[in-house]
Amino acid sequence: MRLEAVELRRVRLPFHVPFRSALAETSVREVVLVRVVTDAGEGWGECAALSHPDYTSEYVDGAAAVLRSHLVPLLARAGPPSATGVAPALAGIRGHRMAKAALEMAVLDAELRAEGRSLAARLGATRTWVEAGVAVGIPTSVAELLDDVGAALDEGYRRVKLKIAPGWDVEPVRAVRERFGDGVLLQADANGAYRLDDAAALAALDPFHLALLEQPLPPGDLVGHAELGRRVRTPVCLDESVTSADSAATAVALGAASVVNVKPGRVGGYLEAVRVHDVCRAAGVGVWCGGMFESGLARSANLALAALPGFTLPGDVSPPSRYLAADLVAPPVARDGRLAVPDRPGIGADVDAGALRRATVSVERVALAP
Ligand code: NPG
Repeated sequence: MRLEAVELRRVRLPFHVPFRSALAETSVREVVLVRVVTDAGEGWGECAALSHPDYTSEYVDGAAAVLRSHLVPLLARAGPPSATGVAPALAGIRGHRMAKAALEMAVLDAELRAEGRSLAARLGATRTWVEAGVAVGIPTSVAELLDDVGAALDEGYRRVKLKIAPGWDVEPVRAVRERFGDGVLLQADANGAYRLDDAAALAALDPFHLALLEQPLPPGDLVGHAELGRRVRTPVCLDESVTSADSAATAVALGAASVVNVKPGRVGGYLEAVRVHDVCRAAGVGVWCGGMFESGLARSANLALAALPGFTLPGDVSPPSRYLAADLVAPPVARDGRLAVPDRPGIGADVDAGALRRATVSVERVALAP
């Protein structure tokens, strides 16, 4: 395969309800898309980075900059591209995993389309459908939370992830458990908002038998997570802490994780995500597929990953129509909280030209030579 051109495209997709992160409230999901053009056809990648660098250090402007100035020229210099060759070609650049993942995804899409092979087959998926859960943000009241959870359950989802933070933990979790009973698979996500000193507050969640407590402590605190795991009964799950298969292996060896959330962007791509899965599976650590409010393009690809055998818990893979008012592809559809795994050649979805045009803010062709 010969690389002929790489295009970076900025798109904006409106959220139904503004997304509030630690830094800002955003009403639009800004996304950087990568399109690679090769002599064997084209491929699309989606960068998971959001507008602000608060989930990790990556953000859309930064991702576009590093793709334009460093990643694309480095890949172009490395010779004919192949999906397995992208990560080694870019290894000299530290970090920027979401940007690297987007470029790898585009090459993978082109390669799979040329081979007539699906991402599910390429990654080793063993199921044709996956179970999805939904995530519920921190609302302004417990009553609003109960409405949000009730609406998700009415749609057929059986797993709900509640966001928690110091001061918003035991009360909302208790309220949801009491209202909806033990049949709901409940989990809590703290995005690193607690410290080990808060272990007693987190142990107070034990009576509500959550399926897992996600990323309670800051990403770098693996030793703290291992200690916390000895002080609470709820299984500790890592998200932000796991950035590669190596970091997953370290976390597992330290006893810092009983469960791991796998997000392809966070770990540098779908191929590394499979390696994280493999490390965890070999150690008996369950994994599930996380979500980052992706468009249907990446969300379709995530379904293939979520269909691997070690993905034993429902993922944040509900259709983008739950949170976005517009999409770039024909949307994946959920029935009773389950979604079919795409089996078409490529990463699983075709970009709709009209939808793409409506969402596009800017397009640039990247110079392949410096
Ligand atoms: O994509 O369905 C979804 C939302 C899942 O809440 C969700 N993800 O911390 O895991 C998380 C959170 C997130 C959202 C993280 C956006 C990063 C960006």
